[in-house]
Amino acid sequence: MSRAVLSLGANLGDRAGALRAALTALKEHGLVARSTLYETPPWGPVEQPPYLNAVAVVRGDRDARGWLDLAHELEQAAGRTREVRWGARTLDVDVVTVTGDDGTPVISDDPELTLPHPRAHERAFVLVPWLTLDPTAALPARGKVADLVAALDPADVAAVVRWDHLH
Ligand code: A4P
Ligand code: MG
Repeated sequence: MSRAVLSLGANLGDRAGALRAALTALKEHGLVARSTLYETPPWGPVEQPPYLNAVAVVRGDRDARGWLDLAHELEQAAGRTREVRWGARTLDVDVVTVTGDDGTPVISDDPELTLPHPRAHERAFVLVPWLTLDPTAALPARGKVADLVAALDPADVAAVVRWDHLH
């Protein structure tokens, strides 16, 4: 058994529908907790529309590769096609971190599955929803999520806006 933190993002088409369908599908795969949806400005070099993002915690009988396979299945179910790296997408599911039941985090620099996710520690759209789910969360080798959020530009944190209650 292992526990994984997944980051979900969508910025094309029915963004909320894609995220909600993926979160519903995760109930069949050991969903432990999920954040609400947040609207976030696009991060990275590609100009593109705003994202909706969410974070989910799952626990089940999969290893790290098994969680990546599930992430790809969810993306495919949302009709994702891979075009521009970092570009717009109907659904992106990234594996942020995987922890064994004994508490040992999986550390990997394999380009096919790098763990913890190499950019999670600097992304408000991952850290802010995750912190609301688990105030004690920590990112292996990076530290407590609360401290990582505190170290971000406050404008980036403020730009991660709860979306559900507005719609
Ligand atoms: N890969 C390696 N490690 C991982 C991991 N921990 N989780 C590999 C998931 N995948 C991992 O991913 C490219 C390759 O990364 C895969 O083959 C996988 O084996 P991809 O999903 O095909 O392409 P991508 O999503 O364009 O690349 P990547 O690196 O996942 O992009 P990012 O870093 O996820 O950026 N702005 C906001 N506000 N919200 C977002 O959600 N997302 C992105 C995507 C950019 N800007 C964003 C958001
Ligand atoms: Mg991805």
